[in-house]
Amino acid sequence: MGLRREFLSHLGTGSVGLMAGFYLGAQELLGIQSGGTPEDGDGGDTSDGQGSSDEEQQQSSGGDQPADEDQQPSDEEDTSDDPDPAEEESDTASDGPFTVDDFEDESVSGWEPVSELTSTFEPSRGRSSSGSWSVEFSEGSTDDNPRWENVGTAERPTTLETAHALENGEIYADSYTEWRIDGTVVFRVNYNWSNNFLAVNGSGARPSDIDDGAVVADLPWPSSDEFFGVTLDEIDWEANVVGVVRVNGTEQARDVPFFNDADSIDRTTVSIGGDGGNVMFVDDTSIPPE
Ligand SMILES: [Ca+2]
Repeated sequence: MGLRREFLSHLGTGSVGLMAGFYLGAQELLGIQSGGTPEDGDGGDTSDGQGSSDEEQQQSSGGDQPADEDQQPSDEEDTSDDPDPAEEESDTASDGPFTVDDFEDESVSGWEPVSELTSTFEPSRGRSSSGSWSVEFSEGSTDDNPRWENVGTAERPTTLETAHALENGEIYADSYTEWRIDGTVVFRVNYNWSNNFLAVNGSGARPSDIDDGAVVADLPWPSSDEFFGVTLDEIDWEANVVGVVRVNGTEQARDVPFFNDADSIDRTTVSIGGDGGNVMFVDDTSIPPE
C-alpha cells in the first residue's frame, strides 16, 4: 500500500462531522438475506464479452494515481456548489457534512452525474435492500460507464455501507461504490458480476488480481433479485485499515487496507459498467450513525 498522504496536506483533518441522517435497519435486513456465499471466490474464469469493460473500469478508477482526470474537469465543479437545486430533501438529512442515503425519501437529492451522460438515476420502489426504496441506475449506452456522485465535506466515519443488485438476469454488468477524497479512491466495494466475485479495496478484474484488498464473496450469475450489501466497519483512520468487512451481515474479512491511504472522505461514487443498457439497483449507500 503506497504512501499517498501528500495530497491530504491541504485538506486538513476534516470535520468529524455530525452524523445526521437515518439508517433504517439495513443491517438487520441484510442479515436476514444472508445470501452472500463466503468463499474466497475462485470464479476467475472470465465469462465472455466482458473483458474490455472490465479493463475500462480498471483504468478509469484503478491504479495509484488520483485517476480521475477524465471525470474531473476541476475540483470546483463538485466541491463548491450544492449540487441539487431541489433542496427539499426530507429524511436523508443532507444538512450534515456528508449525505447519507437509503433513498427512503423517494429522492436522489444530492446525487449528480460525474459528467454528461445518458444514464439515469431514479428512485425505484421495485426492490430495495432496506425499506421500500432504492435507486434504479440505468446505463444509457455502450459508451457510458456512468458514475453518479454525492459530495459532502470531508469526514472520517467508522462505518460505511452500500448494497447493489442487478436487474434480474437480463444484463451483464460490473459495478462499484467508492468513497473518495477529491479524485482519490479511499475505499472501493467492487461488485464484479461478470467474473462472479465481490471485492473490497482491491484493484483487478479477477480474484487473483486482488492484492491488498480482499475478495469477500462470490456473486452468482445470473443474479437474482437479491441485494448484496457490504459494510465496512471499524474503520481505523490511523492504521488505514477497514477493521471488519461484512457481506449481508456476515463477517468476511478483517483489517483490509485502504485502497489509498487518506485522512478522510468527502464523496460517494457509484458506477455501473458493461456493454450498455445495463440496469442496477443501489441502496444503503450511507454512513450509519455511530
Ligand atoms: Ca432503501
